[in-house]
Amino acid sequence: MRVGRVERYLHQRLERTGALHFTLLDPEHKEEDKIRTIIDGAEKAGTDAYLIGGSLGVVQSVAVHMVKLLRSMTTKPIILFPGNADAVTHMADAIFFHSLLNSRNPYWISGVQALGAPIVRELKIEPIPMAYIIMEPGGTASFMGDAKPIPNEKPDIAAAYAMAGQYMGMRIIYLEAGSGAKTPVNPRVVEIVRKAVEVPIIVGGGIRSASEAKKRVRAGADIIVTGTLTEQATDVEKALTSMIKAIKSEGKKRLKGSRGLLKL
Ligand code: 1GP
Repeated sequence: MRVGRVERYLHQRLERTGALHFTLLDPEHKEEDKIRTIIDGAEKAGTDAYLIGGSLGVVQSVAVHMVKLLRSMTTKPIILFPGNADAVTHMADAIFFHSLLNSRNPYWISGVQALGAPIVRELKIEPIPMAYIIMEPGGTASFMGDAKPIPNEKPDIAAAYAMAGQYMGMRIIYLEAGSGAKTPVNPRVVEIVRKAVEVPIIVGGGIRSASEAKKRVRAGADIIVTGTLTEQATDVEKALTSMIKAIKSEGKKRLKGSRGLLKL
């Protein structure tokens, strides 16, 4: 499948800055003022793209409204990260077309994708094939997705799933600890997965501080996603500025060597 504009942008940004930050907006949270404040802070802090998604309580009209709001406030890519087929909305730039590889339920591995694919085609949204792997504790995403969350002390299992994803043609690996997780994905897991695959690695779930983000980038993460941090921060710009600074300063270090990522 052809590589689209957003995926190309992500790779170009990675080549230029080493590591990226994505801001996740969950349509479960509906207060417009709050969403505006988050986007405003994320823009000022220099986030690289926006994800729209959640595992529970997503009302389609709210998701559409979020996309519209983003459109009016940013030129950065707006990427859907839907928790189900009915969360595929128009006007987004791209969609993380993902399979929850370690689910026990075929619905989340290939069923929901079959439901969503014709919608994605009809709405002309760029699909970016992604392997979604849930680590412990896994949170709501794990429960709703009927996952068998991988223990943090078993990085080889995470690496095996990531390799499987890459061999099946997925062009991004997402290591998820679950939104609001008490403990984010262990850097050791990121390190082992990094050695196993050549596609970009996203790490998200429970990352609240610059130092937590930095450790994961140092271990090999290409993209850090945060959602809860911005929902809870009193000063979104301040919270994200220090985190993005840390991500970029760590990412910069790897620009000197060969990144080892697959070329598009
Ligand atoms: C959830 O990984 C994301 O899919 C973000 O998690 O809300 O904990 O930042 P947080």
